[in-house]
Amino acid sequence: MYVCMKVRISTIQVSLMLILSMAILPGCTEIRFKDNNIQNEEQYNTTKISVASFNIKIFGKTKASNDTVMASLVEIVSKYDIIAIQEIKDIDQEVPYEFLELLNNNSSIQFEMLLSERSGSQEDDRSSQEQYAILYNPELISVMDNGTLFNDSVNDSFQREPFLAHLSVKNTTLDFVLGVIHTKPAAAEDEIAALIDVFNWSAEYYDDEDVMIVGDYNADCSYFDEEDIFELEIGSAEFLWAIPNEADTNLASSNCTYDRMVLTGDIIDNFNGTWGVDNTFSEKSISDHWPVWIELVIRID
Ligand SMILES: [Ca+2]
Ligand SMILES: [Ca+2]
Ligand SMILES: [Ca+2]
Ligand SMILES: [Ca+2]
Repeated sequence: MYVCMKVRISTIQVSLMLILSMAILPGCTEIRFKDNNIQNEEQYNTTKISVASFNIKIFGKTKASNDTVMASLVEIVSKYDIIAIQEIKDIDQEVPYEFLELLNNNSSIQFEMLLSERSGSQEDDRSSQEQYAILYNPELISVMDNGTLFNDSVNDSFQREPFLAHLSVKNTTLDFVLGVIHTKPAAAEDEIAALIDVFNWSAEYYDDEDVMIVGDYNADCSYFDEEDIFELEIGSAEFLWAIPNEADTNLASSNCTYDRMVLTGDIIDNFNGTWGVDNTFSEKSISDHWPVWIELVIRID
């Protein structure tokens, strides 16, 4: 008699381990998680949540008046338990509420929303202000803090200051800070480097080492050399870039990994190695980016 191999999922070696374990243990399809590498009988139930990031290009009144596009957006967004949205551009700040209503009228899940103020605090940022939204399934997710824009008044590190909220996964001990950023393409190198300040500030302010910052980093192609990630502080071993360099996140024929999800803290161990790019649509009227997503697996209390 054998038991399913217990695998602590935290590195990219996971896929190989999974393949090996399945080859060695035929018929063993259930993977359980444990706190350490000592094999024992203790097993427990887990819950799995999906977290996504989506730059919805120029999400404003024009897009909101297009029923076909809105229906597609509802279909895409409703797939995820948490989704962080960038590029909401409505000076009257009505579009995100209209979208939430449409989403909930067409989904079995009643999503809730955290909405930022219009980012872009300093005078030179004002020309491209956007709001961020975090939509989440309240059956699975609790909000510990409704969120705030990162205060970059000293260095003006960002054209659109990241939005940060504190969330927890219900019936588990996992709480974490979720940040969302849309970098200025021409300043992507500097803004990505400056995210270390946001990670550090978040961990301290929320007293939580588990921080994930997702969004349109513009972290590839002409804006950023992804081969240099390891030279960044957020490219060190304490951080996990869950969307790897080979991912193609833009609809254009170029292969660019603009959209990223970067984790630090013990939440890295909750990432089960499963990530994706939702490239199920090809209409640029929806966006020029595809959503990116990851799965987290969390022990139930
Ligand atoms: Ca700024
Ligand atoms: Ca935590
Ligand atoms: Ca790439
Ligand atoms: Ca592409």
